[in-house]
Amino acid sequence: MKVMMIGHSGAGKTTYIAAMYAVMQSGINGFSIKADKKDLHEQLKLLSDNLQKGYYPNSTDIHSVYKFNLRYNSEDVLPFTWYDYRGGALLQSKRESDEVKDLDKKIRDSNALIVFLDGEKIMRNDYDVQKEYRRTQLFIQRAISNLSDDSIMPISLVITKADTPGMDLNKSPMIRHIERTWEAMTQNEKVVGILSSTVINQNEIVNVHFPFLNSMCFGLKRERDKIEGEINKHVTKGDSLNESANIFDSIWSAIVGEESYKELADKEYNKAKRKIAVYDQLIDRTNRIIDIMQDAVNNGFIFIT
Ligand SMILES: Nc1nc2c(ncn2[C@@H]2O[C@H](COP(=O)(O)OP(=O)(O)OP(=O)(O)O)[C@@H](O)[C@H]2O)c(=O)[nH]1
Ligand SMILES: [Mg+2]
Repeated sequence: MKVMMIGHSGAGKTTYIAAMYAVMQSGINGFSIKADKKDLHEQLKLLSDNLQKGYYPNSTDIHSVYKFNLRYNSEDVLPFTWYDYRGGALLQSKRESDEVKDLDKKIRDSNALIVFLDGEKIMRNDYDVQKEYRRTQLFIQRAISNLSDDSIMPISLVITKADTPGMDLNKSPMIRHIERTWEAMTQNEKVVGILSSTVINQNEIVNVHFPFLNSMCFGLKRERDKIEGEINKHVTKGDSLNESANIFDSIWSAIVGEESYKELADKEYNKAKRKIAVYDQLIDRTNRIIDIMQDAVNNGFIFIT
């Protein structure tokens, strides 16, 4: 499972991951995350401790890749990789930069997108801000049009810095850009979108777990589909081994000391059974996340497509 954060320089991506790590370390309704290496844990812990002291992270100069495990009640549920891209790359053109080509490829390869819009700029109406918003819109549209027929893409649109004084989405000159992006997401059945706004400062961290959980929900669904395929294979194999089983098979296998067709078939069924238990757990975890998201919609914390 690969999650990709995109957004212009200063939009708040690295701040987001530091805050998200802090929130998910404490956990939300039994869900938490674990960094795959101690170094990563220490790096993110430092960033999130600094946030609580009022210090924000430095601007990202090269992209960072983080590896985590989603956990439920302290059990690993889903491994995932998280890309934090240098926002500056978004404004470069493909012709002049290999980095943009790499960014495009990473977006195509990722299973979930979290798109950051700088809330501090939302009330401004200058050319640079418009350009940034149009660029972001373009990246989203490109990601949507590259989706294959059978793939679903969670896209979480995040308006950052909702603690900026005077910020009001309804009065924002950027509203039509945001609406256009939202419409493109809503019109495409393959996109499962959410819109939320976040606050990350010394005193509070608000709404950061929703984009994360929206992404994880689809990671769990993908995992579930994969396991379903494996279960079907074990059952089909078990059935075909069973067809070869007869009374002579068991006598013969006892004589030569090999496993009979029936025993081999049972092995396959047992493998299927163990995977069904995992499958059921995945459904349970997915439903729990859906409940959290539904509550958030009901409480007006997020919008969904
Ligand atoms: N008030 C407020 N400021 C924020 C918030 N989130 C981020 N910031 C500010 O935005 C700045 C940039 O945030 P970053 O997380 O570094 O932005 P980025 O998207 O990672 O930028 P690049 O690494 O350059 O791509 C921070 O240094 C903070 O000053 C927020 O929720 N509230
Ligand atoms: Mg950064």
